[in-house]
Amino acid sequence: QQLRVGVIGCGAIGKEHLRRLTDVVPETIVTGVADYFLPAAQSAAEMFHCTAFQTGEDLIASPDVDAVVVTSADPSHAAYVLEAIRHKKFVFCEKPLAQTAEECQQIIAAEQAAGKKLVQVGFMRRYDRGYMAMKHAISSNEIGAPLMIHAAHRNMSQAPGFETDYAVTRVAIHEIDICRWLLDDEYATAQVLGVRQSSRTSGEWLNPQIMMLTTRSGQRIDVEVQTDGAYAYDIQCHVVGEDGIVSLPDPTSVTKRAAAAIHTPLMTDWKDRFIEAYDIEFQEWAKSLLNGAPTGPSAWDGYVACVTGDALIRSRQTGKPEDIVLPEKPEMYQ
Ligand code: ISE
Repeated sequence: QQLRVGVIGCGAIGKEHLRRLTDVVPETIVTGVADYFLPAAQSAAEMFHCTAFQTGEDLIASPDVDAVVVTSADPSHAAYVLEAIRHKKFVFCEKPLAQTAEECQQIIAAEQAAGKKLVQVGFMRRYDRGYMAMKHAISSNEIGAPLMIHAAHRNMSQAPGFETDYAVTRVAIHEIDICRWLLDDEYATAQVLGVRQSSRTSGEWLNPQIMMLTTRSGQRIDVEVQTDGAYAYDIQCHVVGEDGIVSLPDPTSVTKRAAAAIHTPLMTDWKDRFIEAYDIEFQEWAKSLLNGAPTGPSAWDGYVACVTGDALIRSRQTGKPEDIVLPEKPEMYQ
């Protein structure tokens, strides 16, 4: 049995997922694409032998589409997710789920009114073998009670038009999700610390930024976020427990011994760094839908990420730690 998938948004990550859904995931077949820029949809439709729809709404309404993947520009995510829910169709949405916490709440309300879990959010790190092994070590008490996390998210470059807030909404959003998943706790406060600025930044935004989070049980998380000019695309995560530490492994690569030195290359592009995680994410997504409902990161997780991101952005403006207040988690997401 195959799931017929339509993809809205044929940019960089959209094309990656089209290839993945076509070549890597046996449970899916791509039946349609749409893009705000119609020629992009037409060329993707030719490449992946499927229908180019005039609009995302047409794609969602099509009887040939069982499940929708949203990889369009960030500000368009929420409306497509709501439209898919209206049609009672499964929808996978790349992060962020929405631009505001309020939009996320509308999605949560719509999903509950539909009476069925339909939404999954693209927090692919939860499917990375390194993070999965860390989570296993923590939950099986191999390092004792976790006390803090030191993390770093370093990028070499950004697309033109990058802004200071995107360091939260597009970049640190991955740490926001993965740290609460690793610690199995919710956040209490968020703060952004100022730091000497890098001359390697290619625009006017603040870089680097240090983001601090605390959890309800008092753990502290510090995330160094370099959005531009770093030496590589490098993701670090160390969870410090009472009895030991677990660290995210670096991706494997050959080591070269030459000229009296050992050389190990690092990655430069985020699409390659988590390539296997993306593959597993979509394999699991397809299998779960064929079994009746998505099991991955939910609309609630997308909502918490937005609330936390908002608090970080507020803190940058107030210069103080900001509280993170969440309503009670609805039954559907327990
Ligand atoms: C990009 O938008 C992503 O989603 C990547 O996962 C992230 O690491 C990168 O910094 C972002 O630019």
